Amino acid sequence: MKKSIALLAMSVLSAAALAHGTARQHAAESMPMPMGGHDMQQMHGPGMGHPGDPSQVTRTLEIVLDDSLRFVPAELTVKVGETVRFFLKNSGQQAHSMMIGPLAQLKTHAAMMANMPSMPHAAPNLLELKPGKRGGLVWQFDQPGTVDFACLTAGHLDAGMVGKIVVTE
Ligand SMILES: [Cu+2]
Repeated sequence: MKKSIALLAMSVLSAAALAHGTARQHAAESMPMPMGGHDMQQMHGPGMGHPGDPSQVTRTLEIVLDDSLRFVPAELTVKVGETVRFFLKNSGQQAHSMMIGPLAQLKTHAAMMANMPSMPHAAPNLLELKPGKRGGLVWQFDQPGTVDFACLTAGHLDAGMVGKIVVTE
């Protein structure tokens, strides 16, 4: 009986944490580090959205990535429910990328990729571009708020190669 009360209390606390918007932090603390391979299929973060259906794209947003280690533009605005295609162009001499997600998660991935250069990088929220290449990433946004993105080439995130997508009602 005591045990079930304790469980009930825990679930109430979890609900309270969610209600106060600390769910992301809570999830980060309790999320085990992936072992034996880096599975970026596991995307976390409330409100970051998900890969979109290319047939539902209503707008294309162009972003240029270059060796000044900036995204241009670095801030974009989309509407809730909108499926957009980010059309990226790497106009630099270095490899660049765009990964969508919460900034804390992007930093974790950037650090892991710096430590394990040979691991596979494919993930639905990541587009990597060699110098001079172009490519598209289709994404749907499901909650109002802010979603971060960053370049995961070693050192680029720390140098400020980050951006944000403002999702409006
Ligand atoms: Cu870069």
